[in-house]
Amino acid sequence: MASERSSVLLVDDDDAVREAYSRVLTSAGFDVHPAPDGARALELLQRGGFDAVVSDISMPGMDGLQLLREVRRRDRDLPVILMTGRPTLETATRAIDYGVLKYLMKPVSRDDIAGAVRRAVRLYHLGRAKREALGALGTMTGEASDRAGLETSFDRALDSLWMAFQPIVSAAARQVFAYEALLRSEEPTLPHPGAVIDAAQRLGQLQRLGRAARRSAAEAFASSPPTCLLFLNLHPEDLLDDALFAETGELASMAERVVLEMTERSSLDLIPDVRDRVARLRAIGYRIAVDDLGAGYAGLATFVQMEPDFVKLDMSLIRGLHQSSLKRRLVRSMTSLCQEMGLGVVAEGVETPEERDSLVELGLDLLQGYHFSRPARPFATPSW
Ligand code: G
Ligand code: MN
Repeated sequence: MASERSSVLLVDDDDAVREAYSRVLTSAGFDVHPAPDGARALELLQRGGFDAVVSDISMPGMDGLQLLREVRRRDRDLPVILMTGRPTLETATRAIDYGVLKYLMKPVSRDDIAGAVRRAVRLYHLGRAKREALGALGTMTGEASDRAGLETSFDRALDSLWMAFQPIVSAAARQVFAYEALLRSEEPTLPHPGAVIDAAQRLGQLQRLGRAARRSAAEAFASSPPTCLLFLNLHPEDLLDDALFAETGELASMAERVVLEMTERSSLDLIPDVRDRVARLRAIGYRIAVDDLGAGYAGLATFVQMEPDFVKLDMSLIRGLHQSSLKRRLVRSMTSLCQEMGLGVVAEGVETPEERDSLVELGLDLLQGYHFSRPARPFATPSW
């Protein structure tokens, strides 16, 4: 076949460098696709078909490490080679954490870059061949790792999707204040919600998953106790789905009872007009919660963009807080700051009576966790 040449995505913000490496790789026999920044690189990646990525690290906007992370979220194996003129231990360590194949110091010689890419492509093809062989021999265990298998698994996960509900209680009123809907499926090769979300991400089907989750939550919630709110997790990509904003959207008719959770763990940098989108959700009647507060790297920016009605303190802050004066101090100051801004504060992951009592002492009222109830098929009555 004429198109047997391997495709390389080449990302560098410096025009001269990009053109020079492009010439080198082209004459080494690669089909080179240049990109001047991370955003363009992601656009090209979306189309697929690459055998390797070569990227500069320091670039304005998305840097090479962020790009590497995005590549990993889409493809576990696609080899990435990073180049830098200013190597540091920190970038090197993070690059390794995120699964870089090779970390090259600039200036990189013609032979080095061509050699590194050639090796990367071979490894990628080897990995693919290995998975195909494993698949053919029927020795695959556990998680499906080829794309076709993953698609089948994911389809089955969607067919068997259901929502578990975990109560959020008001300690003072001793009543259920809300239920958080949590994704579940019966598909054994995607054994936990993280695996389902991961599969959706790799298959580019996050919005389809989001819709299915909202539909399922809406159906179940129709029979919930009428005064309760529904908390539901959104993935950043759900914000790009028109269906979420439609009048006929899965949850639109009960929007006043719905609080959409956005986690602080993932970055919203790739979502254009986040503020506008969140404002539109608010106009429909939804309220917004920032999830996992205290765990994320997204930090204050997300918080400000969201103008949330609720914050949910991450369970890492709650775990054992009765034994940690540091955690108590953090929880107290975060709680009082949020309350002063008029936000509802929820503590997640309350597992013991000691944690519950400490939280109440610190001025929290809304509590969630195994201590009160595990997530259950609708609608568990919490124990005290
Ligand atoms: O990211 P988010 O806050 O939506 O995560 C909720 C997850 O935490 C769910 O998977 C749920 O099963 C789990 N969870 C809920 N309560 C507890 C708890 O008390 N302890 C622990 N370890 N996990 C919990
Ligand atoms: Mn949540």
